[in-house]
Amino acid sequence: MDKKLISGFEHIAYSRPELSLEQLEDNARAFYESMAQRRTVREFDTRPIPREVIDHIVLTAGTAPSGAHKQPWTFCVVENPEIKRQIRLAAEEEEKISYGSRMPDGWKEDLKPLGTDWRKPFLEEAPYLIVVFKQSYGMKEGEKTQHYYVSESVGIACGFLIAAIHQAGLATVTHTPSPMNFLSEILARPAHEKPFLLLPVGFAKAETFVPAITRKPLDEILIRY
Ligand code: IYR
Repeated sequence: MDKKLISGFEHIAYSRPELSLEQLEDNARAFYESMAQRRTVREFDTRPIPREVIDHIVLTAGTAPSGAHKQPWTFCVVENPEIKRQIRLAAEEEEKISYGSRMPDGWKEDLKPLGTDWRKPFLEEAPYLIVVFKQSYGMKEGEKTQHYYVSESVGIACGFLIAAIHQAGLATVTHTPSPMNFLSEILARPAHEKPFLLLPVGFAKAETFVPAITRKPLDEILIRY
């Protein structure tokens, strides 16, 4: 039997292929080793990428768990150069103010090793921008519907999205211009959607250099009980 009713709702049998413990170890290690190659990249090749690649990356993000399975996310994929330009100009306007006066010196000091500044050419160079919106509530037939754990759910979906971008062989940077309401205006999103994250997606430019920084070792991030 692969279907049954539980509390009146249809359920389907769940199964995964049965793997040996060695296979589990191999899988876990191989996925870690692949993810450990991921780096934040701020320089992109302008080479085009098939839409189907981005579609599958977004489909992967959409497999994330969410509060009460409300899937409170919208992924706007921008490839139109005019719209990318508008987004770049608006982001740089905010970033100029942020770097100039909004960010305290300590914050700017912390960012120095990453070499960031107000200029965001990657917003035009990358073939795609994925703008993630969180839906504070849903809209069904003109009525508001409740969403739960919205930021957590969308944050998890963004994790899946970033992993999928990397796994496909592409690169991204998690860009969060602040404030980012301009994204709602440029993309004409409805009031129940709030901008959450902006990700340029493309091939990393040939001869890209990234900061020589390392990740915390296991004994700093894992506590056993
Ligand atoms: N949003 C700015 C500043 C910035 C902030 C953090 I925290 C970073 O990790 C990186 C940058 C920018 O995108 O430049």
